[in-house]
Amino acid sequence: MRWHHGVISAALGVAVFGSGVSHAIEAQTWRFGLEEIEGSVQYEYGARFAELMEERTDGAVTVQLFPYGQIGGLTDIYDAVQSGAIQLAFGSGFLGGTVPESQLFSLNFILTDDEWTNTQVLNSDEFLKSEDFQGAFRDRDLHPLAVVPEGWQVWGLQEEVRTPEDFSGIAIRTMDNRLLRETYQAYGADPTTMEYGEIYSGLQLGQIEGNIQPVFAHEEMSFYEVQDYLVFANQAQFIATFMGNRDWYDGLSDELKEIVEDVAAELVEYIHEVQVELNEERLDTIKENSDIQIVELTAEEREAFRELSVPVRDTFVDMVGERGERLLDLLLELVEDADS
Ligand code: 6CS
Repeated sequence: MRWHHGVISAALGVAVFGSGVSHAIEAQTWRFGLEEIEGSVQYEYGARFAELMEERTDGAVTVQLFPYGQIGGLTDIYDAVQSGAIQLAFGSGFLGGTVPESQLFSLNFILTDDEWTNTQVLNSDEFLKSEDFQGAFRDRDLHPLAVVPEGWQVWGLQEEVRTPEDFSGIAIRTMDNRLLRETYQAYGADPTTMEYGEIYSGLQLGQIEGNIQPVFAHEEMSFYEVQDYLVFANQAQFIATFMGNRDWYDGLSDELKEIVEDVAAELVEYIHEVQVELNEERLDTIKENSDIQIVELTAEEREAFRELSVPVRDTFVDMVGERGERLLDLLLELVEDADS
């Protein structure tokens, strides 16, 4: 099912904002690279961002979306935004090779069980605007604008997995970062990396037996058609960073910077509501169109995975160094405060 962003906006009762008209802004087009196809959370974000930017600049700024596949593979998108060939992009699991600290978002069991709380913590000034988070991106020619959780990461599998023993030997595809490979190795699985666009055929051909995605992506990319189980362990959310090219951002007028930052801040709640609705709706579609088994792990079953995930935090610190360690400590502290 493909959603139109206008339908979502209307359904959620999102306010139509008046335009903060400026006559001084030069006409310009910003290219925005998405890691996902039309109808995804990233696409909905991009479409609304484009609408608001156009409104707020009285039509001076046009944002052109490049859904997944149009620029190349995932790392081609990051190369394009680093070089300034495109101005804006999303970066998630594969971004670990470009911004190692971003693998923080691949750690399991570090956030609360409440998605909205996590979204707020990740977009708080204390975290998002911290010198360490900004520096991690800016040192790589990028500028982070928002953190976008897109839903719980759900295991699509051919067999039921409720314990780490059940995972033994299962060839599961992870996004390309060492933290994810270490995590799934700790769970007893056999992790392997594969480009997003190759997962469906990888599953069909038996090169991989499982794959980890938010529900909407299991549906949108048709992965559920070639899997027998969807297992909810609520071990992590899928998290992407919305970012710009650093020099491009630095070169914007103060007025445009403020508009961009305001729009990104407004979209935090908007995209949270969209992702929740999109994931719920897509789960219904999956249930209607298949006899896939839906499994929700109990608190006790989750605990066995949580315990195995904790030592991987040390791997993160060893790999990423002091800045990564400070960011992990900061996030854990903010999560603890928010949870209490
Ligand atoms: O698994 C992946 O590679 C991709 N999954 C999603 C839901 N978004 C982008 C990411 O690259």
